Amino acid sequence: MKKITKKKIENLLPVYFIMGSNNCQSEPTLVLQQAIKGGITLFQFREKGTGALTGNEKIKFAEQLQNICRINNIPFIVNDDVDLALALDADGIHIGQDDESAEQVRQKIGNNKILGVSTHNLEEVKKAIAEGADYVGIGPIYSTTTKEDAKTAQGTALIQEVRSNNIEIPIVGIGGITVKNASPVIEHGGNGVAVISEISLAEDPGENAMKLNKVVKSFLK
Ligand code: 3NM
Repeated sequence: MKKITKKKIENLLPVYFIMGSNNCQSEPTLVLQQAIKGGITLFQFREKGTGALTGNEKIKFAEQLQNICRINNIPFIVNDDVDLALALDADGIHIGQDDESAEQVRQKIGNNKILGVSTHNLEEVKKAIAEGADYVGIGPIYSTTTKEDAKTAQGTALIQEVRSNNIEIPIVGIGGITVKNASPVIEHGGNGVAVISEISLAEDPGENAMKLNKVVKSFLK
């Protein structure tokens, strides 16, 4: 099977919503439904950090969210947990630098699932591409309190560096991105924004998803 086309991946990245149970103050299934109604384009299940569900509870919760995504035609990506992604037949997997190598993960999942890799410098971006990543996450763009071990914010410097090296991998910016500060990510060469709290903790998740969709699409060429 051939890899998913770059164009298809680019079309999924504009508003990439990431969430786990501990990112929400209200019922997560409702938050996801509202986010989808508002206009998210891709969803990542990221059950990590303090109080995260484990074992069967984690699986059941993932299934609930995957079901909502399926009904609404939003691809469902699993963070880190390759076994879970395979067991659920998820649409893809997103890994960091501390996880298994992208090469190993690509071998396990085959070519028709999406593979995303978090990167923090040009070497990591090049390696991810060589090992079969479909897109890279670049962050943190702005400072964030959502990820306990996040690195120092770097603005859009790396996105610009990647593009000035004529590297065309689809890029999603992540970290501290809000409706108000999203546009530079796209102006400087990103294909979308990945957010947790701007949607998961919003008073109205649907409204913020809608506003993010609007601002990102207005800056995409
Ligand atoms: N990864 P929020 S920053 C999950 O820099 C994650 O790779 C990051 O949450 C990275 O949108 C981050 O609430 C947290 O800032 C994003």
